[in-house]
Amino acid sequence: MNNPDNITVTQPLLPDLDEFHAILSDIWDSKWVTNNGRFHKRLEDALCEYLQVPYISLFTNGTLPLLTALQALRISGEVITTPYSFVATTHAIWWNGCRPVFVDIDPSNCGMDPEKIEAAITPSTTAIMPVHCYGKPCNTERIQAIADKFGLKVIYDAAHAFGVEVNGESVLKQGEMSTLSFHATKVYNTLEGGALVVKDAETKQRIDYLKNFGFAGETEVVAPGINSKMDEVRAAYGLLNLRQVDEAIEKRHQVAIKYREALRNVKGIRFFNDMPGVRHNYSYFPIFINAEEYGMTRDELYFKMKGQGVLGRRYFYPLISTFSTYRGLPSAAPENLPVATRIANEVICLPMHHDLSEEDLARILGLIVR
Ligand code: T4K
Repeated sequence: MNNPDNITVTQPLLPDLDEFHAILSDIWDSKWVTNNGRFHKRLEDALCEYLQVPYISLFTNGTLPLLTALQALRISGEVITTPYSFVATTHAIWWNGCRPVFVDIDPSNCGMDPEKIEAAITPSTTAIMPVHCYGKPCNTERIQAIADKFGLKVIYDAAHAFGVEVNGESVLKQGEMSTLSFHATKVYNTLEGGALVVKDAETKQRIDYLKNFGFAGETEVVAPGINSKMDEVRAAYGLLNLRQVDEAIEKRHQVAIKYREALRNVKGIRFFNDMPGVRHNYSYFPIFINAEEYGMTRDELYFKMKGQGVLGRRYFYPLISTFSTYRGLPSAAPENLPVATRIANEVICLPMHHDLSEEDLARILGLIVR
């Protein structure tokens, strides 16, 4: 539970409670609460339209679509990925019995550095799993060119990239599949939830079997599936939240503008500007501290803010490659990941959400600007 005096890194976008009550009555009356119900279907259709993607399959969270995508594509052997992400990205590879191979990141977007991929490919490599970190699009063109050259599948962890477009086209259309998280801490949330974006009806059908134990009818099981279906309550909540997500993104945009104005001339602090041709979602506002120039280390600033109730977060420190499960892998050696190692020690994600007030911003910036 939050202390109401604290300013947290994020806050969930909540639908109007009266509207939610009304929709709950409808679900109660229908007595159909999960397993591919009406609201589930309506949310899939609405998301396809909003996100401009051909097919989407809803999930109970953003981790299961990662697991399921790898299953559906029968990925085995080695999967090239980034150490600079939430740990779910690598866990999904591990849970599929594959070996993660870490490559370093590009400091301009914190995504996988395409120039480091080829050197990590071996005869066992079957896939690449990049992350559009903070919703900043990866260099998808370059990654796809390498994947095509070596016959590899690309699955994007797009947990942060809801609504992100490049030159008017959804970034979720890139690669073989893209996954989304609709966790409460995300730009768009269904409390817990997630989705898998796919390109054709046949693949969607296969995913829908996989997320329902592999059932293809009352008595037929066609694959070793799992249970990761979104229920009707969360689908209905998601429909209501979809109506207000554009407004929430615009409010976040205004926060980003104010942060940038205030931090522009602060020596030793780097942040991202908008990328040309990109519709951003402002899901996170990371700053990167150069301790020598700023006169304080990242952790000194982080704990100073925390002491004053301003709860930024060090996403993504520590690197996934340093966790006990993964640190023994050859690719996890810090010498292999110098940029990610440095950035993980420089980053603080500042509070970023639709409901930050001018007073909140003054309080946050008062602790940083010097
Ligand atoms: N791939 C990537 C790249 C991801 O970032 C994630 C998740 C996934 C995959 C997996 O998706 P999911 O399976 O989670 O759908 C949070 C989220 O739990 C996680 O979804 C997210 N990434 C990760 C980056 O952040 P924590 O442990 O930092 O969350 P927590 O509970 O500390 O919450 C952060 C702050 O948010 C709180 O201090 C206050 C605020 N908050 C949080 C919740 C849950 C609220 O105000 N209300 C709330 O209900 O992991």
